[in-house]
Amino acid sequence: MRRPTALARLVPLVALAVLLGAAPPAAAAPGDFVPWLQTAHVRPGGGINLWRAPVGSAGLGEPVAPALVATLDTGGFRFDQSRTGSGVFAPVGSPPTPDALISHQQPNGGVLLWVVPVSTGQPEVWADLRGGGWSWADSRQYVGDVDGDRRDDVVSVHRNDWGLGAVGVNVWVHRNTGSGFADPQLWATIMPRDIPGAEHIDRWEPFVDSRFLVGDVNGDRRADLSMTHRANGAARGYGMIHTLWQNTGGSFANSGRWEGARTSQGWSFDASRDLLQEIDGYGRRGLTIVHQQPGDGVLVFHRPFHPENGGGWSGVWLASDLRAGGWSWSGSRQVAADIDSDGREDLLSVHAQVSGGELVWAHTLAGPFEPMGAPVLVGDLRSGGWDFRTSTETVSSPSIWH
Ligand SMILES: [Ca+2]
Ligand SMILES: [Ca+2]
Ligand SMILES: [Ca+2]
Repeated sequence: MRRPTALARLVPLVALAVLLGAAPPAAAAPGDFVPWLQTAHVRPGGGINLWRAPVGSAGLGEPVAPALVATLDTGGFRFDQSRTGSGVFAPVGSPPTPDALISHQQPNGGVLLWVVPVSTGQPEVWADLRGGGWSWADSRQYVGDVDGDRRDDVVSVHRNDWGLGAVGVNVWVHRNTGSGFADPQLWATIMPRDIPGAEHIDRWEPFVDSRFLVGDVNGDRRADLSMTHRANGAARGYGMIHTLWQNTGGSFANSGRWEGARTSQGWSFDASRDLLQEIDGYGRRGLTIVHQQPGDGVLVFHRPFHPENGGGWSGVWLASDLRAGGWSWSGSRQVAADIDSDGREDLLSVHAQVSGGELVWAHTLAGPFEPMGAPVLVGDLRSGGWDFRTSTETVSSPSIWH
């Protein structure tokens, strides 16, 4: 990883003064969902600390100040053998506060899915996937409400080796019963030939050559599956291809629409990452692409949902130009959260600092198809032991509570 550039010099003194002297977060109005930034951070012995901070409860005037909600260093929890997510799994209160999901590798290579309810801070086993061929290394778990019951479910994408070099994925849904996850249901079996526009991927290694995202894209309150694929040289000059697999109520299905990003325009699978971001206020999420630029700066693009011809992704537009000002693609991560409570998700950037620790920046979205505003500092985590390389961030999906 490249060393991040000196972003600290950008911090306006006025902003810092406001930040450090700001009042505690105000209470949310009833029914208003407050997004929470959840951070998993490695403990000295290899365990996990879970931290949470409300973001967006009263706009941009408050600092992001994480509070410790759970320490997981017994029971075999290890940061490097776990992946964390956040979602509303066991709703308590109105609006509910998101809980944590931990996908935890087991000694036999299988998986336990733990939920850490925010109400107790105590991990509970919600699915035991130590049998049945489940592999932590060969699967990834994603959070979304697939059935619109306002309780988040889990979607697992699992590598599926058919032999003779034919590799695909199975997509499983773990429905939330209120106190656990039901037995997984197979919602899609995807082979390279099933990926529109990417038929020429010779040997598809799912989590190396594809990225997956889960969230409601078409606005029907049921989570869909988005895939970004590396396109090799044979795939007609595209650096990557974006496909959408919409939730039919019992499966994820592709309409045949796909969008490509051409290498001639500088697009690269390895030099980009993506996330889903609700920008229109109507529960439809677009694909936000965070793209590395020469010198390690950043351009942020948005690819909205296109409802016609069965639905899919549409063309990209530039949402933010962060090529100057010390921004580092390799030294930052982005998550989507409505931080100014206008119903549209904005971006939060967690940015590593040369002198250690992190700063948290907000990029607000004034409206759909409008560029994001200049980044505003909303959190100073340069002290207290924060480390960009040994932490991860997630934000739960808030639109189900609108
Ligand atoms: Ca659900
Ligand atoms: Ca949907
Ligand atoms: Ca917003």
